[in-house]
Amino acid sequence: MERYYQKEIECASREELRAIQDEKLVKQVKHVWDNVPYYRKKMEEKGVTPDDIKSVDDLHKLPFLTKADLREAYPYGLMGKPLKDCVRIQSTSGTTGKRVVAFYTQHDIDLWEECCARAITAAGGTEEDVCQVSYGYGLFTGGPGLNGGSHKVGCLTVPTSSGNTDRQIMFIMDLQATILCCTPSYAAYLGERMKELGYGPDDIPLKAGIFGAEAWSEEMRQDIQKTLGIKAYDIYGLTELSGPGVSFECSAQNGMHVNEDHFIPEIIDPDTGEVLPDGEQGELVFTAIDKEAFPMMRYRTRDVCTLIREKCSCGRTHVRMAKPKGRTDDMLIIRGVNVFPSQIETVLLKHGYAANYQIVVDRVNNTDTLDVQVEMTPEMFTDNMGEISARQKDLVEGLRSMLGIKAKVSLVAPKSIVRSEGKAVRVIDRRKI
Ligand code: DLL
Repeated sequence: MERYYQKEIECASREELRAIQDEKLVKQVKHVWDNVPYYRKKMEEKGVTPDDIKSVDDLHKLPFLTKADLREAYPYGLMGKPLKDCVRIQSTSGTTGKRVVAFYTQHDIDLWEECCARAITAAGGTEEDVCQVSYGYGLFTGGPGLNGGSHKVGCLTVPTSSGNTDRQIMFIMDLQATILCCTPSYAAYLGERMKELGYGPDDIPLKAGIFGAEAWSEEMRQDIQKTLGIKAYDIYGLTELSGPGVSFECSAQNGMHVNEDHFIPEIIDPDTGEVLPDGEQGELVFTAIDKEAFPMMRYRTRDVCTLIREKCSCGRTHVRMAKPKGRTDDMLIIRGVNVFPSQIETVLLKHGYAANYQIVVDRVNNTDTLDVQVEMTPEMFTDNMGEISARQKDLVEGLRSMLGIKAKVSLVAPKSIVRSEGKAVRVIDRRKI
């Protein structure tokens, strides 16, 4: 039986939903015009005033916000409320430049936690569940977001945060945790470690996992589900928009429902900024229509994805987004060919490897090189060079047919690639270093 946290809104008719969006958008544009001089200036430069925005049909008239704007306006330049009304900040890790600092009023926190509660409920969570939150707590939004959602659902919340893997496993087993929230790469690592400790899927009390914060393939989902004996649900979000829960998967496990009563998605051509027709792949853009303190208008996420408008079997009416393929800034251009790390992951897992790999890109004699280093699983580990070279050849072929270019494949010993407790670092691009 499908469960909903807020059935009325999650299953509202498209007409009802549209009326809510129209009303909230018009109000939000006025709020931003009145309170965020940085964005008002952008609107003035584009010759748009709040009077031009009468419904969602007018959304395309508004200017975009980009990461560059966030950097320029750092830290207080995009706030929609005075500091005295704000109760929290969260922040990104800042690995690709200056940190993003997002602000929240209590209303914004409630809205965010409700979105996470919808995700937990869609994964089958109720007040009977023990929900272990192994996303990092602190400035990262993963821990605090799912923690808040878990409270709202009424689960017994186990706030382990990330790291200390054996202690995580002790809590899962001792407290009989039923729901696990962490990054997919950490879930894979927890599964690997549990197997080493002798736990099979039937010994593990978990029934569901809510995994996100990084791109992961369908093949990786199958692997995690098998090892942990669970159903693995995808969850998406970003700090700029609140954190996890902007969209989440339901029992159909086929795309993530965007919480459209709070966030309006668009897909644009990243080069021209034009809105693309339904079903086409492009850059995902979001407008948050009822956030107070950090009101993002047409924020360019750089995530590459498509929207799915077909009816979903779960009964929810909110549009779905496909698994993001990667980020426009993660996309590698190798000898002129666009390569997403997730495509490489798909090939590796299809060939029986686990998601323990690293992609090293370099430039030798003015030519790009792509070296895919992947761990052999303990079962396939051997020192028989003939066998290893046959496996390598097989992978080179698989990668060539997926990517259209030749890669070098290095098979390395089990456990030689560092495991991640949060977002995994898959790519080392020496051309940029
Ligand atoms: O990663 C929020 C989050 C926490 C989402 C926990 C899900 C679970 P940031 O650190 O700001 O926020 O990173 C946001 O991570 O633009 C995507 O590129 C990527 N991302 C997040 N979720 C997914 C996902 C959090 N399910 C950036 N699939 C986003 C693919 C994802 N990429």
